[in-house]
Amino acid sequence: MTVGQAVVRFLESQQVERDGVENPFFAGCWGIFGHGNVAGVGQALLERSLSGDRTHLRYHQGRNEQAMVHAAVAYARQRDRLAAMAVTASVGPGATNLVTGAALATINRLPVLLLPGDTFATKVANPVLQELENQASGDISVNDALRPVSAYFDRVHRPEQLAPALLNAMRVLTDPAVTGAVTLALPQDVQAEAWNWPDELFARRVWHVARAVPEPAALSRAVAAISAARRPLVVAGGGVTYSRANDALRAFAEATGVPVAETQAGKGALPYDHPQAVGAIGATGTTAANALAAEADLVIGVGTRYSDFTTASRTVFAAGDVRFVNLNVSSFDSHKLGATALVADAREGLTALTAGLGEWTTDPAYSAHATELAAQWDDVVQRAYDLDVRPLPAQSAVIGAVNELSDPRDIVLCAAGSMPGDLHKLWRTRDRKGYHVEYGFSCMGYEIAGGLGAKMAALDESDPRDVFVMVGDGSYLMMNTELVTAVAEGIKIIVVLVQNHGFASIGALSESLGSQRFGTQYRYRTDTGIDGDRLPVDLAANAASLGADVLPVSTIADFRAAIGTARRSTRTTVIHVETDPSTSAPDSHAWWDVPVAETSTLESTQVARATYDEHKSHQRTHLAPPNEQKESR
Ligand SMILES: Cc1ncc(C[n+]2csc(CCOP(=O)(O)OP(=O)(O)O)c2C)c(N)n1
Ligand SMILES: [Mg+2]
Repeated sequence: MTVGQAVVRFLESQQVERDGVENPFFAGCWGIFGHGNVAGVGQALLERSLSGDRTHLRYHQGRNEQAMVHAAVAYARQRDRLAAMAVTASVGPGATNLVTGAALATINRLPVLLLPGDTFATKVANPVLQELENQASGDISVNDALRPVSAYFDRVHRPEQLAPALLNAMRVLTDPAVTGAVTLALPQDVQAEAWNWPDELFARRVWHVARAVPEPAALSRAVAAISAARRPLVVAGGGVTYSRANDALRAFAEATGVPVAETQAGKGALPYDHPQAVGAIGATGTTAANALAAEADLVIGVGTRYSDFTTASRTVFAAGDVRFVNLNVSSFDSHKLGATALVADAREGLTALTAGLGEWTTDPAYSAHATELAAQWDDVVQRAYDLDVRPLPAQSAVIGAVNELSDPRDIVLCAAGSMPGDLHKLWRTRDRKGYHVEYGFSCMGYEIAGGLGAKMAALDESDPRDVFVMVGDGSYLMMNTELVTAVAEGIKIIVVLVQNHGFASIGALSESLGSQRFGTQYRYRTDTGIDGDRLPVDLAANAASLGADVLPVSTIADFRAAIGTARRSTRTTVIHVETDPSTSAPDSHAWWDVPVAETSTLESTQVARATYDEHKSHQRTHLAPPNEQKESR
């Protein structure tokens, strides 16, 4: 077999197991071919697809390498990282197009295997087409740009190097503490080179996804810290979902009375109407979660990276004596904010904490207060859903319609713009996998490709749930290419394309920072700037031209009817809705640190800087060591 054939055969043999359930790890391989992979990995995929072997690695044709990574990453997220996809790209631009997707995967701790072609190992005819010549180094190619964004990187110069590279790739992809993009750069000549491989390399191999149990001493420190707390608050992150720790979290919350707030990746950890669910936390949080965070003396982070949106740039945990207990599968995350670190799988850790805390509960009045705050926020949500702005609807009414008219198990998916923050605050999550907002990288262009990947995951689990992709006009213009792929594959997604003629999110941010919405609207250029009339773009016609069914609407009544039509259809449907960009979602009473010019001739900037300095003065360092109380009970 060639190196390309060996790679494909190896990927087909890899299985993953957790909780006694085994399944193939690789659900398919995305690819766009060029001279860097057509005769290597491409030939191998062809040979396997013609082999008649039903277990062959299935090839999917994408339209853009970055988008293929988005689809693969969304797939892995929806499958709780227990299944993933590979992506093969050609040499040069095909490979560099992977970089943004790789960063997205690694930041979100989601597995994807990248197989970019690389320039000739032998270098006999270099420079080859698309080769970067570095005048100071002979062993650099554009693929080195993938190193800082990969959780693991190797370049296979010789067939003998392939086996350890593949085994290390699997080790990293299936390790929840370190997973992300794994890149194996494959020089184009090496891909086609044959070798006598040991048969054992292709034997069926099961990778066991660990459920690390907490170290007893660390567990007792965490139990002591929690039982000494008077106003504890759980912050549930993506780790809760990936570990399938939802029931364990619910049991912990119900046994102890501790309220539970959620990050973007953790949203859905508890259903929105659970008495102890206080919803989103941080810069795009609910007033309930943020009020509790402001007074919390102990924050119990479960499976969270504590991004600046979660901590409101380190202002949301405002109590002078606040301390942290971090339950995380990764030591790196567990030690953040000076926490008492509890390195463990979320489900195992929560179960151990519930047992360790025994009869301990928070003051019932505190739990009741949290429930009351959450109920107040839910009233705010209902008003935002019912907001009747005319002639064009408010975005919150669009969100409300999708929430009310979708099946509780359907998936809402989003990544960038004003929509992720609004969804974080307003979406009523009813299913633990029903909310899929990529907010680690918040990458414009994730949406449509990600929706396709999420739907493929649902289909592979024989689960007919619909995927509602929420995408702004800016994101749509940046990457709508995988609509074609959805049509080609016969995979149905529902795309809600929100047309507000530019970057509403950055416009509002810009204005709040004294930058007067500069460069955030899509307008004609005039003598004074890009401030003319609206452009005559017709994104509905664009979507139709790519093969989707399109339903253009401009009122909420028509929008609701369109959702019904889209749900009943078997085809990919784009609902094009014009919204009013001037109405924004209810306020979180939280801050996000985006620096304002320290000096400026513009009054708007000077005023914004004064506000910035005021907020900045409340920023915490969270460097205090844990209070380790020996006799806390
Ligand atoms: C690839 C990428 N480039 C730039 C940004 C910064 N950014 C965040 S939101 C946004 C505007 C998004 O516009 P649109 O999709 O129309 O959503 P809206 O803000 O109008 O809701 C920009 C430019 C980003 N997140 N991703
Ligand atoms: Mg927009």
